Amino acid sequence: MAKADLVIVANRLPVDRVVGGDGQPGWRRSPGGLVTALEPVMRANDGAWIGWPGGTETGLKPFKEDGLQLVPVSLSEEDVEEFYEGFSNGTLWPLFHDLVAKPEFHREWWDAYVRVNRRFAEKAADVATEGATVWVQDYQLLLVPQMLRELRPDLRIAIYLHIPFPPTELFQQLPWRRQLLEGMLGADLIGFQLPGGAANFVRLVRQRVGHKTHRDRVYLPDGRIVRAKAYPISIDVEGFEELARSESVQARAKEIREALGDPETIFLGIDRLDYTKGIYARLRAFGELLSEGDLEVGRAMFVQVATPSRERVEQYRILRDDIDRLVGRLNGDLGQIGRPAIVYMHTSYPREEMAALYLAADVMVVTPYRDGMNLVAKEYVACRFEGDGALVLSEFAGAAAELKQAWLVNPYDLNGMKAALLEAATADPKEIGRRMRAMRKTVTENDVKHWATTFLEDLTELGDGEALEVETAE
Ligand code: GDG
Repeated sequence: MAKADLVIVANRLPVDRVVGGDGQPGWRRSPGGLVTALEPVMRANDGAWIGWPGGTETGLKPFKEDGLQLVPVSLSEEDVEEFYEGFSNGTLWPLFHDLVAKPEFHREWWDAYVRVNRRFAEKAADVATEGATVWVQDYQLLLVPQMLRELRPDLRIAIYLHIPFPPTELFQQLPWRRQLLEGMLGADLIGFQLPGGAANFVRLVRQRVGHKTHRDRVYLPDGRIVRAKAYPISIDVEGFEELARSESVQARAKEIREALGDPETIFLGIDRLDYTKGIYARLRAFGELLSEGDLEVGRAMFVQVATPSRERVEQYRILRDDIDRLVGRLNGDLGQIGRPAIVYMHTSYPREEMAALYLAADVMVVTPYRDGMNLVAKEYVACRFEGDGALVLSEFAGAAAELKQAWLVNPYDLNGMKAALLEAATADPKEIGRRMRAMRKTVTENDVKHWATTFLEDLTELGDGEALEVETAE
């Protein structure tokens, strides 16, 4: 296996297993924002990407796909249940999202988390060249930095948390709180979406582990200094705008509006079907606006795309049923022939269709109870190259810190949300344009390339400078 100077370690590989026309299994790129961001630096540094390919296939060898070196880590059925669905998505996910759902604490899940994290760390230790840079991603792999440092003290190690880092009061519930903090402290640089998350982390380390801290620095007894800083993630702005400007996407956007019966106002929600995203509350708010006569069926319509997600986890099944029932009830009570109140799709679409939906919408509604960033909000802004379109955005999405000109709402406040939906739908086009142009400026100046380069530049500048320079590709 070829070794690499830059190693990305993420829960998932950026490919999905597919069966080709000839019946042979192959791979298809799953074009997430993270791959787009990291691809140029990966290519410039002979990068490798370590991750789970999905499924429970074993014996997969490292392979090259479209010039990227991909290194699969296998998970057994038990690992998937206990590490992925269990500790990652049944314990950490709800705990880190302000207990929107109740986290479960099971010792077997923790054991699996340790076991699988070790597998990822060992793989990274195999793949990295002497002095290489290893960048670990997200909440599924919080123990990897420390495990890897023990195996390979020569490496420069970083971790980035894509979800919020919770307030100390919540984090302290975790029976394994100290181990997780120490796991993360194996990194030289720990990246968070927002300064608040970084501050929560530093405070906890001081209180719980007893290390000295100063601002964004943690001083370890062995003399090492760890930095905890915010790097708000973004999207491939140019890519989305280009897509939105293409004739086919514009034609498709028109077609979507026509197919919906050319309503005056199309509200749009696009989310993974997740209880953190506030889908239920926003549909209820819309339903009340219709039933109270503030909006009219046919003239206003809500299009909600909910991408299937974590379908074997109990809380996700319950949510799906709840939303099915609400949509059914609202359409049953309020819809008319050919004019439903809500058009609901439980499916995922190609990027082109997403861009067409963004263009077809008048009001984008993003109302999570808690969200690390929320890329959908930024994608909507990137697609609105004509400077129109309104955004209703939860204060509790990381994106609210940058997209200040959105109609900001508290998703727990149903009346407040109703008022904001109505205001955004009836706002003066000048006002909408003023807000959108300001948001477009922010998003354009802070795209995902900027995110990846600043993170990697900071990482290279840290410490003694002996580690290999990471070239940031143009
Ligand atoms: C986590 C954090 C943070 C969705 N449906 C389809 C589709 N998507 C794409 C969207 C967007 C992405 O998935 C979702 O990103 P979000 O940021 O909205 O949310 P999470 O999945 O929860 O992501 C979040 C993010 O990590 C990055 O750090 O912002 O806070 O929770 O890009 O466009 N893409 C396609 N078809 C779909 O049906 N092609």
